[in-house]
Amino acid sequence: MKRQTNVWATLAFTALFTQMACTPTNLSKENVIPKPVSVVTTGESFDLTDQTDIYVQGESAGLLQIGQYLADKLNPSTGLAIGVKTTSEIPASGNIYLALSENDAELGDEGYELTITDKLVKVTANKPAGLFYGIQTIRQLLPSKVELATEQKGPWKIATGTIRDYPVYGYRGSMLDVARHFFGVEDVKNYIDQLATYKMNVLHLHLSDDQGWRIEIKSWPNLTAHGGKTEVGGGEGGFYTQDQYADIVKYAQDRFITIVPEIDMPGHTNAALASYPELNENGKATELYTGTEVGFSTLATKKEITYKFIDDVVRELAALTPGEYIHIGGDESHATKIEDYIPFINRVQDIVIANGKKVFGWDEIALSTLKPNTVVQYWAKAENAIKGVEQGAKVLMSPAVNAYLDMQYDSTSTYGLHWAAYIEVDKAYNWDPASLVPEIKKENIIGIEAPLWSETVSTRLEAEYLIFPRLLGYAEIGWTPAELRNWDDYKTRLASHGERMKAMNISFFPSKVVPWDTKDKK
Ligand code: TNX
Repeated sequence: MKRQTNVWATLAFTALFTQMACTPTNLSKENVIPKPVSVVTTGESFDLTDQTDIYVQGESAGLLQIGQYLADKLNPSTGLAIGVKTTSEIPASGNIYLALSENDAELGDEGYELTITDKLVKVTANKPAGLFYGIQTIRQLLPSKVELATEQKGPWKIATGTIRDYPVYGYRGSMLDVARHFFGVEDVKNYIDQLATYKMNVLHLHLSDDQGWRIEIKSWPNLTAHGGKTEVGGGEGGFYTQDQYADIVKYAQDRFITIVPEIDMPGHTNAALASYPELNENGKATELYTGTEVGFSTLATKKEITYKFIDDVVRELAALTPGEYIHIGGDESHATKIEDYIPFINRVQDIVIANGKKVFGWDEIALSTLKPNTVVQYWAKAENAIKGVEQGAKVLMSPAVNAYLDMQYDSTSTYGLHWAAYIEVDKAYNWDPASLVPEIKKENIIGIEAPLWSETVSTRLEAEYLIFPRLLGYAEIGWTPAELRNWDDYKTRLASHGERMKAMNISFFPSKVVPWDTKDKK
């Protein structure tokens, strides 16, 4: 008898627990990454059903596109055939509503307010970007299986309450080195969607290096015809035609991501030097290079043709770039004398500005005279970044020891390098851009960027091993105020994203420092 009571009690408890588990009612317990600024829970739940549609305010093509992005994410897995419609009034019960609001100063250009009742899911924002980030949060409030490509069993419930959320930094980026190993258009687009999922807004493309030139320049066709032909290890390399590149830029724009193109100079230029003899000091073309050494190449900084070349490249690139910035590299120019390097960087800044763009460069460029609006990307030497701050420049934080996605997790990592550090998932998360270097203060910092150099990775899968799950931490550092972040809280949220990443087809590194949830509890 006693035993039977126990069995019934267990069954009843299990049923109740399952019911509770299926019905999320505590919004503040949801594992959103990046962590939102404020969450108020109201203890009920909203049900996504076959009656649900997404309504956008007014006849705006931009808002319809955002609504469609959400519908395209939800429909394959839920099978609910959620439609996207315009409306001039608040929609009926059971729907999702996206609307631009009156000026809500606290939210800024990228913030949003997400209000969920048992009747309506409503996102408001000052700008479309905010609505886009609001829908990324909605995705994460649904069970992980919502990210699968095939139809799954519901229910599809969301806990009720209000989230008000906005980023701490306006620049939240990653860099992809497509020069050491070439990554094709589809891989880049896939990465853009992954960045957007975590509310990142910049993809910096490292388009040229010793091993390859990856962007078609019509006035200097041999850059790609010859200089794009190989990569590290001797593979076939590749390049983007200008049409393909424009397609990437548009795809990114539609996801509120700016592409920052980089042409690295005066070092890291062997692919150009192999393609055009006149760019070399001695007038002789070099051989193509497929190794991984750095610091051996330089453009001929004293020849006029070099500046004609740079002006042509920058002009063509600027025409393809809606974003404000062009990155001129400037790192590791060990084969350029410092007395040649400084006037070179000064002159190249003028060329970029004359073509209507602002300049980004790695921290060494702070040795030159920075133009107004030039941004210094801190990767190696704090003293360089400080020189930038002293000249009034803003700093982009990419310290190699904390933020390099190509560093190994530990000594057993399959891919990656370790010249700067081993960067486990906790170390990648546990730092604050605004207190890393005392002389670089929050007001000097435009944001954070996590670069993936690709000497050791040549496929999407290999890249994902290094990028994930560390990218989620960098996304949170860029978005969430430092005082709301701590590793213990983050690691349990990250743990629940294991299933979500799997559902998104991301092959992440299963770090031992994260207590991965093996099943979706919802
Ligand atoms: C240093 S980071 C470099 C790159 C390499 C990277 C490998 C930087 C500005 N220069 O050329 O790919 O290390 O981690």
